[in-house]
Amino acid sequence: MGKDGTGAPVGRRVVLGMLGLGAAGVAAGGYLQSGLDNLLASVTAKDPTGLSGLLPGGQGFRFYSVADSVPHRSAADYRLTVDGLVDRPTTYTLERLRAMPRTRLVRDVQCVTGWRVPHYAFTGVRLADLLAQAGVRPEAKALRFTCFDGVYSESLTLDQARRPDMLVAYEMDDKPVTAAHGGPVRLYAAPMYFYKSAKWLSGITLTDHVQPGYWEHYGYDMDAWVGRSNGRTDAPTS
Ligand SMILES: Nc1nc2c(c(=O)[nH]1)N[C@H]1C(S)=C(S)[C@@H](COP(=O)(O)O)O[C@H]1N2
Ligand SMILES: [Mo]
Repeated sequence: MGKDGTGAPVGRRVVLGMLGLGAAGVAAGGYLQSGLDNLLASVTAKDPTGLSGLLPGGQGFRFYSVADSVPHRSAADYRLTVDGLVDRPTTYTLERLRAMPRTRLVRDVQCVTGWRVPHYAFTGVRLADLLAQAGVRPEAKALRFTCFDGVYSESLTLDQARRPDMLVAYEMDDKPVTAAHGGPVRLYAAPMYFYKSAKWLSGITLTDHVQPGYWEHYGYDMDAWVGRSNGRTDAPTS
């Protein structure tokens, strides 16, 4: 770290300046969007924990991706599959998710590395509702989440997933979830550290035991309760 807080290998000011350009390009689409993606990828490939990737206008969010690019799926092409130990495997479009009862939660976002975004809104469908529609079989004990980045994964126990504060989210801050934040649809596990909130969510598979997710292979706790896991004592919001 330099004395002005810049991190190697790319100075923070340069990164932020370029991110600003790229952010303008998100609306225009096309070339500038891919410029932003390449930049975010080059930053995070060296730093998958996201410490150098502060998102433009992101209210303190840091950009995280263990993949080497930002995956894109349009709202029209998006699909979420619920399968595994269920009676009715189902594939959802974004339109169908949006037609289901919606839940809006405002909590503090807390990353296990210490940064926090206070009082932030996520909106989506309760995982519990998707599970009820799929018809969970008695032998199912856990959920495995997969992502269309092709790399990340996460897990929850069935009991955790049925809590009313576990969402499949399509809005952050009352706007569609951006590609950088994992849109069109990401998980939002409100009472847990943010690594549980898998971005670019594409699959939910019911399993008979908990399968560790990406970061859990590197030692993060599977039960990721804020303030009660990973050796941390942050005050949780509720
Ligand atoms: N697919 C995917 N989801 C992910 C991650 C990731 O690298 N890939 N990182 C996790 C971590 S550690 C955090 S803190 C949050 C960051 O979300 P943000 O990029 O919207 O700030 O996403 C989580 N979900
Ligand atoms: Mo994180």
